Amino acid sequence: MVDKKSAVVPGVRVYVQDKHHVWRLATVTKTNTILCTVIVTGTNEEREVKCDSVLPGSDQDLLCVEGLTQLTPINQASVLSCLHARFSGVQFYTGAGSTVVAVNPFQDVPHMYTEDRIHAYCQQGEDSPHVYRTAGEAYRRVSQGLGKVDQCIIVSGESGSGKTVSAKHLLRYLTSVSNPLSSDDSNSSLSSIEQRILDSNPVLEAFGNAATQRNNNSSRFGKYIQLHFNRCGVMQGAEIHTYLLEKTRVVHQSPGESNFHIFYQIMNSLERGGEGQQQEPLRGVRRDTFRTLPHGVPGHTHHDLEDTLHAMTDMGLSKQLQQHLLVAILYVGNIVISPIEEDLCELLSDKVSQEAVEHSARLLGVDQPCLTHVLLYRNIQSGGPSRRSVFIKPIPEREANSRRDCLATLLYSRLFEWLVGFINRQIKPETFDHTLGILDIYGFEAFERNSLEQLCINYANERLQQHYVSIFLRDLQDVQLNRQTDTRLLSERLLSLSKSTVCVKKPRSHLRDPAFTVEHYAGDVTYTVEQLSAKNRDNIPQELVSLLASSTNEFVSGLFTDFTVDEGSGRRKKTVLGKFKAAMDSLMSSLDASDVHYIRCIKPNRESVAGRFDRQFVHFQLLAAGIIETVKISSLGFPVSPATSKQNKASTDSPSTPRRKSRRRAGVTFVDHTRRCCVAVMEMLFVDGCHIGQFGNTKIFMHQHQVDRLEKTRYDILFNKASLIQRKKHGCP
Ligand code: AD9
Ligand code: MG
Repeated sequence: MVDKKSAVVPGVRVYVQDKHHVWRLATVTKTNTILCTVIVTGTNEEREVKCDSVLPGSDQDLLCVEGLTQLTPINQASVLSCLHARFSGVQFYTGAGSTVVAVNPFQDVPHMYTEDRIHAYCQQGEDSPHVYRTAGEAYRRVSQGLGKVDQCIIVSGESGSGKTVSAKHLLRYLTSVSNPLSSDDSNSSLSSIEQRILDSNPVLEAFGNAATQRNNNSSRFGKYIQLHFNRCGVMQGAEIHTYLLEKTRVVHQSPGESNFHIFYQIMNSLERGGEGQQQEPLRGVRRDTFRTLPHGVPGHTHHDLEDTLHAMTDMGLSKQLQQHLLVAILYVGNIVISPIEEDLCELLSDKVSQEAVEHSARLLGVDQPCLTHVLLYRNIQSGGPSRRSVFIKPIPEREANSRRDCLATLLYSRLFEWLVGFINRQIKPETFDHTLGILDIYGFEAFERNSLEQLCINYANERLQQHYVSIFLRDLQDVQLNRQTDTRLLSERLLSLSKSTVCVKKPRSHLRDPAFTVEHYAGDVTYTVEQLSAKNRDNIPQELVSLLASSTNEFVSGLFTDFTVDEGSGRRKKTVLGKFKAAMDSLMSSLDASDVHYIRCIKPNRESVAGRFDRQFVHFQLLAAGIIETVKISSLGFPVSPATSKQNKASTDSPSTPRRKSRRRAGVTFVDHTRRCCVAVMEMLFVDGCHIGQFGNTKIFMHQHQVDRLEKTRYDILFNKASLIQRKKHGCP
C-alpha cells in the first residue's frame, strides 16, 4: 500500500479497520512499536490497534477532491471515504485519472443535466468530473481528428449501477453539441436525425429491458451505439449493434421479476381502451389473462408507455403490427400441453389453452391445425438426397413444452432483430468520416439461480474488465516510471488480474442440482447446469420456421423468409456461447481501434434507495473493478506520453491537416529546436511551480492533469481558429 511505512506517531491521522465502515478515520494518541491507541474521528471512541494494520489518513477536505489522484494519501480507505463524502455532499461524479467514477444517486438530480450544464461543458470550458466532460473530450477528439480519431466511451458497472442512465446523458450531450442549431439556441428542436437517434432509446428499452431483482429497468441486451460524424464533427447518423437479448424471459421469469416492459405497455394501453381493443383477437384482453405476465417487482411503473408509443409512431412503426405480434406471443405462452402416454401428448382441452392456440394461430396468420401439429409432432428425415422420405413422429410432453417456448422466444427475438434493423435503416448515414461509440451492456449479476444468460452477461463483463486493465497496463509499459518499486508491485497485481484464467470450482453450498462456480472479478457466481447445455445448443425446429415463413401475415412471414436454421451438429454447430464469444471478439477489435474513455458506475447500496452509501458494498466494487489500482497508477506515473517525433499520436498534435506537416518537421529537429519549444511551452503553462513532466529523446512524460491543462489551452487557442477554417473549407455551418 502507498505510504504504508509512514510513521505512526501521536497526533497523526490514520484509517483503522472497521467491521461496519470498512475503514474509519482516527487520530493516534499513544503508540509503541507494535500497538497504537487511536480516537475515532467524530466520536470519543478509543481503540487499540496494531500499528501495521492502519493506513495513513489526513485532514484533507474530501468533498472538494474532484479527482481521486489528488488524494493525499491515496489508498483504499481514502478513495472509499472520498466517494462517500462526495456522495453525502450530493457530488456524484469524481475523476480517477481520465476515468469518471459515477455513483448512482438513486434520486432525480435535474440540476446536473440541464441545457446550461451542457453549454457550460461544451462552450465555457467547465471540466469538473461529469459524464458531459467525458462526452465532450471524446467529441473534441472526433471532431478535431485527434488521437485514434474514432472514439469509444465504455460505461461499466454492476447491474443497477446506472450505466443505461449515464449512456442516455452521454447521448443527449452528443446529439446536442453536434447540432449547431440546438447548441446555439436551447429552444430550437433537434434535427430529425438526432431526434430519431434519441427516439430509438425508449423503443429499444421497452423491448429489451425488464424488471429484475436488481434493477427495475434492467437492460437484458448489450448495446453499442456508434454515432457517425463528418470531419467537422456534425452528426451524420448512427448504427446500433446489440448483443444477445435474454429471450428466455419471454416465457420464464424468476420469482419477483417481470417480462419485457413492452408487454405491460401494450396491456396498459389495451386495458385503458386503447387502439385495437375493439378488434376481435384483442377484445377484452387483460394483463392477468396471460401466464407469462407476472406482476413483476412491486412499485414498478411503466410510465414511459406514452414515450414508447410516441417514439414508435415517430419512427414509422405501426402500432397495430406491434400489438398483434406481441399479443400472439403472449397467447403462445398460454398454450398448455398435457401428456397422453409416455411419448404422446395433446393440447389441454380447457378453455384457456384452446383459446390460446386459436388466437395465436389467428394473430400469426397460420392455420390452427398446422400450429398444433408442429407443437406435438416432429419430422424425421431418412434416406439419401435421391430417396429422401419424411416420417412424422409424436414427441413427449417435455419436448412439446420446449417447442412452445421456442416458438414464443423465436418470434420475440426475430421481432427484436427486425426492430434493430428497422431503426438502423432510419438512422444510418450514407457517408461519414469518424465514429464515436457508447457501450452500455448488461451489468455483472449473480442471482440465487444462474444459467446461460448470466454466464454470457458475466463473461461480457469479464472481457470488458480485462480490457480496462490492459489499457492501464499498456500505459504502464509505455512509460518509464521513476518509482520502480511501487509500480512493479502494482503492475504485478494488475498483470495477475488480467492474466488470471477464469477459475472454475465446485460450489460451496449444497445445491440439489448439479452446478459449478466461477470466480469472477466481481465475485463468485454459481451456475446451475440444468438446461445450460440445451440453451447453449439453442435448437430451433425447422418445422416451426417453415410454418411461420408460410404465414398469411406478411410481416410474420417476412421475419422468417430469409431465416436459416443452423443445422450443423456436434462440433460444427455454432453454440450460443460460441457466437457470443465471436461477437465479443469483434467488439474488442472495434474498441482496440478507438481511443477509449471510461465511465465506471458504482451502485451505492443493494436496495436501490437514495441517500444510503453502503461502504462495504462500494468498497467491494472499487476493489473488484480495479479502480483503486488505476488511481494509484495514474498518480504515480505519467500515464500520458505523447510522442513528439515520428510516433506522434495524441495530445500534442494540432488539428488534422496541419498536423501531418508539422510532425515531419518535428521528427528531424526534435532534439534541439522542438525540445526547446516544448520545454518553453510547459514552463509557461506550469508557472505555478508544479512539476513540468519529464523529457525523453522522443517523448514527454506527463501527468494526466498536465495533459488536461495542455489540451484545454490548445483547444481554447486552436479550436476557435483552426476549426473555423476547416469548417469553412468543408462548407460546414
Ligand atoms: V443493468 O446492468 O442494465 O441491470 P444499469 O444500466 O447499470 O443496470 P440503470 O442505468 O438502469 O442501471 O440505473 C438503475 C436505476 O438507477 C435507474 O432506473 C434510476 O432510477 C437510477 N439512476 C441511475 N443513474 C441515475 C442518475 N444519474 N440520476 C438519477 C439514476 N437516478
Ligand atoms: Mg442498463
